[in-house]
Amino acid sequence: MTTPDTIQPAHRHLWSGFSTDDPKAEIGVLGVPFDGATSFRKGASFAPSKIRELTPHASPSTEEGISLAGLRVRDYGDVFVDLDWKRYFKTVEARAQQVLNHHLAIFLGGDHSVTIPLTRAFSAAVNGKFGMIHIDAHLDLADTFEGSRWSHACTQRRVLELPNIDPQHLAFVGIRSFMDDESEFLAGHPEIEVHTARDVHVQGIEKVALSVVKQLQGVNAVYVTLDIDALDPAYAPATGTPEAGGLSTRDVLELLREVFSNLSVRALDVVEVSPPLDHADITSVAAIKVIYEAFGWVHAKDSVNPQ
Ligand SMILES: [Mn+2]
Repeated sequence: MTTPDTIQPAHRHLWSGFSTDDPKAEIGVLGVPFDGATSFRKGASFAPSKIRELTPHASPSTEEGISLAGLRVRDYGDVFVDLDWKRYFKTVEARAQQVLNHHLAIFLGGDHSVTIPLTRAFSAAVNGKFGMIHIDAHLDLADTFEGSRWSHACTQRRVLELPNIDPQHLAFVGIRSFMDDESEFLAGHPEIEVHTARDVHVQGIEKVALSVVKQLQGVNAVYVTLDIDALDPAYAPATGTPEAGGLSTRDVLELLREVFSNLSVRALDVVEVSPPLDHADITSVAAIKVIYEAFGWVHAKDSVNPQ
């Protein structure tokens, strides 16, 4: 008999029905709903719940029609916010370790400061050197910002203090805003590659993607951090610190397609999505598209080399 339950498409569940408790799941997910470091407009703390809420409406396939059937996603829930910032980051770091056991860890921010404890966990989990791809309108390279070393404007300075990353293995894409101390830091580190949003416009994303892949050859694992403000506000209006003149969703998908195909990406975070600032969930939907394509890239690799 056809009941209202059976006429619903099978994917009308969390993570399109791929959610599982299986510790061998290809994908691990952790939400970090913290926006205590946001310097302008807040709301990123609502992103993990909004993104999950929309996943039953995400098609269980890649954009090219490759089925994701059989994919397993283990969602570890959120690291609930603690008013003690230092203690919170310690908890995030500890909770992230488990998620990093999966082929790909996906972290849902939160503002960009959450990448600080997440990369600490990543650094400890990686055997050997790791590389970092920072896709953002901003460098987040300030040593301190608004009196804190843990601001969302300081993320990459803290990452560069980790023991197993070298500056030449840090790549920026989408940049279109600089602070003086960041420019000074970059002048002292010419080995760090910065691909501005204008570079992407002038050279094309394929050329930039190939350059990033070449730069990160030789590292054992790669962490990709996607600040949604890398996208132009036309594609991602709901973010705390928007900057006009940015990347398209297409640019980011093409960049990541190249990166996932050629490098050992073990973690992807998507930060600074601020649902209260959104229109028709356009920004969350962009985040979900990137995440689901990443599912597809991992699924394709695991089909060839099952764990
Ligand atoms: Mn950022």
